[in-house]
Amino acid sequence: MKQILLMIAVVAVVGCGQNDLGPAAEIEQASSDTGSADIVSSSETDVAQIKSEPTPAEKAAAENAAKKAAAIKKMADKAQAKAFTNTLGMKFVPVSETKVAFCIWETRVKDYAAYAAANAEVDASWKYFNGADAGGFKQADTHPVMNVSWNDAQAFCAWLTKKELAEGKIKPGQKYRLPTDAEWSVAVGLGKEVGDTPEAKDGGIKDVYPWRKEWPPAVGAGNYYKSLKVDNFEYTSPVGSFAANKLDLHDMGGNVWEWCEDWYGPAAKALRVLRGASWYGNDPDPLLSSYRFNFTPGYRGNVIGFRCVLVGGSGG
Ligand SMILES: [Ca+2]
Ligand SMILES: [Ca+2]
Repeated sequence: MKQILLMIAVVAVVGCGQNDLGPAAEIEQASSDTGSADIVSSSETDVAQIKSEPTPAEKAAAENAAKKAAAIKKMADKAQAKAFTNTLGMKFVPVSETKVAFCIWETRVKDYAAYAAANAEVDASWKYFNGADAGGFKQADTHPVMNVSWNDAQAFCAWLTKKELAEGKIKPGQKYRLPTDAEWSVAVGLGKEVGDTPEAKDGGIKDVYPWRKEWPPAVGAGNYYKSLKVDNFEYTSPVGSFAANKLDLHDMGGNVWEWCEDWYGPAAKALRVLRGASWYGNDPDPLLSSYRFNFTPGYRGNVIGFRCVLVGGSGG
């Protein structure tokens, strides 16, 4: 079969009067070394390309894909038009079906650094991974802050709200907080979930990931663990390094886990919810959009950060 394909390729190339020595040389090498899978498959690709006259079904699929891409772009443009940028340069877009605007990025090192600079009492754990100290890894200003607890995230949001109310950047009634578990589900594009609590909803919708439905994730799906081979970042990546979802939000899957407002089990009131997986994730289940990680509100880790939402309009 391979030999037949190679012959077709030779005939096709000659028949086209192609003078480029590149493919011919490649075919010659393939003929003398049929054991090379890479070269043979490259010749097969040539054949496929030469033979390619799109079928009506392929044309329709391409048109559908183009329509879908245009619709996604239109939504993103609409969201961009309503975007609000705060005093730290954090950018927020409204998320329909919720009453809040989501930050398009995870909270960055530089956002948290501004908070820490203004509040001497802030715990310094967030710095431990922002350099070589304490066994950490290098993070630039635009990487997501990590090693911050749910309590730390609450304090950051409270500080930012107070600061921007005082500066007139946001209006009375507006405030920053963490997204609720339900808001996060909307923002990641999940459908209706069954259950009354995050714990009950945990892992309920199978086969839906932030990037789509296939497993394993395609290259460029997000920053996950190196064994998945979807990106080139060993640890965290600058926020927004990967394509936004259709709501214009980046890193809803991967990079760092994101704290949510809710208790994992509201009756027990022991653990807070985290969503979205991290740069360390490679198992299918924790990467599901419906998966809930959970930790005590004081827990800090090098895979955990947070994202803010703005409540009460898109700012002024
Ligand atoms: Ca990675
Ligand atoms: Ca994330």
